[in-house]
Amino acid sequence: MIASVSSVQHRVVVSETVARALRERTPVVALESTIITHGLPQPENVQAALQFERTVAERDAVPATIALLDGIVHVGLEPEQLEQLAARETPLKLSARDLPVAIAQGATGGTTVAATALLASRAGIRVFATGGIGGVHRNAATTFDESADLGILGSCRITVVSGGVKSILDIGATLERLESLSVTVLVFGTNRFPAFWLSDSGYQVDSPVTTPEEIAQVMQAADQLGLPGGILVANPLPEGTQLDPALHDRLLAEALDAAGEASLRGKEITPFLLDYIHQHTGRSSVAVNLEIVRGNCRLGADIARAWSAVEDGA
Ligand code: PSU
Ligand code: MN
Repeated sequence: MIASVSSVQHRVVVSETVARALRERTPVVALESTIITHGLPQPENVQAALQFERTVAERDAVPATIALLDGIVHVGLEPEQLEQLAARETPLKLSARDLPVAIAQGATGGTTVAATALLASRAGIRVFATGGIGGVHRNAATTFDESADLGILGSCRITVVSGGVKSILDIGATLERLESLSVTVLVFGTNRFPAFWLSDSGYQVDSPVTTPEEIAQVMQAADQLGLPGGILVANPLPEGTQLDPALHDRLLAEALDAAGEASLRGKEITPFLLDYIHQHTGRSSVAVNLEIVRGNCRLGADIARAWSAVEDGA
């Protein structure tokens, strides 16, 4: 049951549920799919993907998982489509710049934060929940490796809820680039910017926010200013649920060494680091990872509801 609602109709399919919610301006939360294809190990990934959707739905918002299937952009997947994507042996990892060629060639793949934010905002979705966004890699001064997630966040009007930025990246440099790109950065409930598995990265931001309604007001103010880019909402884990910091530090150092030895390039690097850490924590990092995304789905749904209320009043 699908309906096309795009100017490139044969290339973008918005599911009926998502299309109706957008028409009626009821809450919608976009979800990415690289986390399914490359961020989490099989077979946890498919259960996780279904669970993220349920978590959004339980908070009275419509989940819209976005992916490319056989050259068609799907905004809102049926459970069977999610299962097929999660079970694929060698799915593609599609960032924004990969979409044109993947569409032209009829390919299938998971969409990164960059690609998902682009597609969601083009479809009219304002809130997007993920795990952690990409950012500036630690050796970027020589490799120029900076995720396209940052540039897209600087140019698409979308509010992305994430657990901050993983410590596999240079968090300080990532925050600097977000400033250069005029991305508004908010932290929920504190001014300490989180580091995904860890509740506190050691970096502080200017703007803690404490309610979803406040975030919706920030979105409205950004719209009124015509700010070209988006808003990053970092949602820290409660300290009691974070990964053991000593284990984290040891594995991170090992993962970075292993990546150096493997001489990886480009888009392989992030999945390699994540996989290394998942493999070497006896999967406790996977459990923490899932908890982070579920928390972001809940907050994303709450923001989407607050945003619908603002739109109704507008
Ligand atoms: N960071 C994470 N988990 C992830 C990713 C990043 O903590 O799953 C995925 C997201 O889809 C993100 C992408 O958009 O990796 C970034 O990849 P790169 O660093 O190659 O831009
Ligand atoms: Mn990169």
